Amino acid sequence: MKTAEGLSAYLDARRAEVEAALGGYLPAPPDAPPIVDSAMRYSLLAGGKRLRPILCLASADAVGGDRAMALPAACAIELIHTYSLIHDDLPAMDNDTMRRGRPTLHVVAGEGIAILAGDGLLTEAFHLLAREPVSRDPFVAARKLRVIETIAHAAGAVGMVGGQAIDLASVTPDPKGQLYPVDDAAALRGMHARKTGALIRASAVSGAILGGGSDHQIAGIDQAASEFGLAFQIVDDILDIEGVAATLGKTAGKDAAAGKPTYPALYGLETSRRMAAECLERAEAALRSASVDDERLIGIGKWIVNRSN
Ligand code: GRG
Repeated sequence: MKTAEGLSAYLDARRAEVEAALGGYLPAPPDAPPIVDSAMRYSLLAGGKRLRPILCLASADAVGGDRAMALPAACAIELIHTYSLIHDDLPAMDNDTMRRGRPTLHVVAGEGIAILAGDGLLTEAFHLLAREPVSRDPFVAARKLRVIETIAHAAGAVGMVGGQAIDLASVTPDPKGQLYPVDDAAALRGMHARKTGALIRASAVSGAILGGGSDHQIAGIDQAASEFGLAFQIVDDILDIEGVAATLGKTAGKDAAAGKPTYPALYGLETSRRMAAECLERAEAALRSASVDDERLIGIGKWIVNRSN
């Protein structure tokens, strides 16, 4: 694991575990009608980096737990993430036509089915979290409940939905013609902490809980993941400017065109890059102080900062 190849092999192996498990966690026809089943699978099984589930599995590993215990939660989080992308791409939100290198779901299946596929993925995620891992052990049941609480809180109004609402209201005038102001560093950071940061944190925390980590370890991993979330968003903003659609798998330059507040717009590209690197330093310090200075987690931080999509 000391080498870049070691890390890359670790990430590939975790991604393969997730890919192999994801489809099997969804209900299949005839239990679910083919129309919603195929729509959910179209978006879920379209690739994607699988960053959140990999972070979840790596966090279980980092606390010395049994990674298999975290696999259902890792996949449930990817279901929720995929739902958020489907809904974000709808005409009523970001109105995008390309995602994960394919036409967006509403383009191929219509808006109604896209909304329902998102709803289905979100709901199936909690069905999965409640039923797996199957165990009669009361300690496992308690961890599952804590993870359900963690993920629900991150995905709901306090987290991702709240952040998305702020983002939407910052660029779409309300009936009185008012925009919700996101025009300074604190407001920008707060919006992203909810919109993208909360689910990234919940991914790491859930893995650490299911891996049986101590509260001290879980708190350190949470703090590091919060830095990963911020770095993820800063780099996302940079890629929106510098990336090309073919690599990103989605439309490039949309944020700038929409006049959205972004890190490069607020700080410039150079400072934004430095800020992302500083997030990594703080994440490493948080992991060290919680005695989980795990190379795999630190490697995921580096992947987030150095990624090209
Ligand atoms: C609709 C409730 C609701 C929420 C949507 C996260 C989000 C909130 C929307 C996504 C819009 C977006 C492009 C945000 C920027 C950061 C982000 C989440 C990018 C996509 O995540 P990646 O890069 O995608 O992990 P892959 O496809 O690799 O999984």
